[in-house]
Amino acid sequence: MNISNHNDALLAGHNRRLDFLKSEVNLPAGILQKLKDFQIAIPSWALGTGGTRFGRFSGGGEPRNLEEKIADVGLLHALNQSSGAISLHIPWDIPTDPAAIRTLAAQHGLAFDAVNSNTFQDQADQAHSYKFGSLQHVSAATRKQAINHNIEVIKHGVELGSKALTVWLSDGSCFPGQLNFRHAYERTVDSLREIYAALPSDWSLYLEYKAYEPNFYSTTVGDWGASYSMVNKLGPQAKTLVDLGHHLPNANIEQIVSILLMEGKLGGFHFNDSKYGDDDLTAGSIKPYQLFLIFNELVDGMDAKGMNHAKDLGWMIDASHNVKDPLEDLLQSVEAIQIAYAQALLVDRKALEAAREANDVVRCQEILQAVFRTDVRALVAQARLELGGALDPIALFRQEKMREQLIAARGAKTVATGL
Ligand code: LRH
Ligand code: MN
Ligand code: MN
Repeated sequence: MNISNHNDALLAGHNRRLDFLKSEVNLPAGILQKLKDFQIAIPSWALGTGGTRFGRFSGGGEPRNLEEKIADVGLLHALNQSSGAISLHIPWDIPTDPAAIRTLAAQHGLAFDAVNSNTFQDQADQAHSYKFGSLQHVSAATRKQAINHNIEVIKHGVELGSKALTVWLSDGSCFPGQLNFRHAYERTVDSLREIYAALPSDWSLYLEYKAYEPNFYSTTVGDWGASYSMVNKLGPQAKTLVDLGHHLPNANIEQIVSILLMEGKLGGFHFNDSKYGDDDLTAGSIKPYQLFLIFNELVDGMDAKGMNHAKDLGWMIDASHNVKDPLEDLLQSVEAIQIAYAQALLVDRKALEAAREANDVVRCQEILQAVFRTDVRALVAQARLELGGALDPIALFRQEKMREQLIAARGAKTVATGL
């Protein structure tokens, strides 16, 4: 991959855009370093074409195993220098030789972010079905099986150097009357306590919530309130994970983020975007202003607590798509997240606070929207450039015919594991 030729050809235009931005906006000291430090983990299940329950249209060259998934994330990271971690979903991706997998990842400059458990699908060899739930199940044996799976996942994560377990439960009910809500809640907490007890002391447990799907009447961890109350019962290592697609329409996600952060219970994110439900669309593709407002709260809240933006929360993507090249899609998601972050760093917080204290509603909006409407792409590109990445990662991916190379190496009809 010839990054320097690519960058040389684009450099003059890039410098012009960056100079213009600098002439228009006062860049705070250290902003470039913050952008350079900010890494976003890529989900191992998003490297193949996402399907829907109606069909799946493979684009070809999909990774056939974990090694090839790591190679794909390595490719993304080489292009943007901002995708330096991979988040595994088990058992979709079982590291059978963890030492070799760790070495391979390190060769690509990749770390392992949170490992995800899966008790929403039945596996061929399992004794008890999750049809009626896992950690909430009426049968203690089923609950135990799900608890043990989570403990297994932690063990895999330890071998890889992960530091967090993400638990998402599809547990709930499809019809009124089917479930005793209290029993389901209590059983889930009891099961989570056993998983929490198996957590290494330097690990976090992220409890993801979701309003609905696949259960369509109730979900036991259905919103941030349920997750928050549970993680509070578990202990300091347990936190809530916010997947942007898991809310009911029009939910004020930035306010949820602000409260969880203030309470010290925000663990991390699954970034994606949605128009209707858990659509898993490219981050920033539908509601970029919402993404910016979320980052505005994140920067504000993390600074208030003296937190390290890059390290103190889990930044992960959970998006995959049916019609785009998955690697191009992920490059777009990472850039959208970086743009929102860069813009949030540009907000004049003193002026915003003064306008709020003066009840100057118009001024508050002006301050935020002036930043949101500022084109910071050159700034994000400069961070990439300084790290050795490509000025235009998608253009380079296409110029170098990377998908064609992957198809040539792996075949046109490969199918990656995942949803
Ligand atoms: C559930 C979810 C959760 C799963 C992933 C595959 O909708 O967001 O994070 O682990 O999708
Ligand atoms: Mn998710
Ligand atoms: Mn989801």
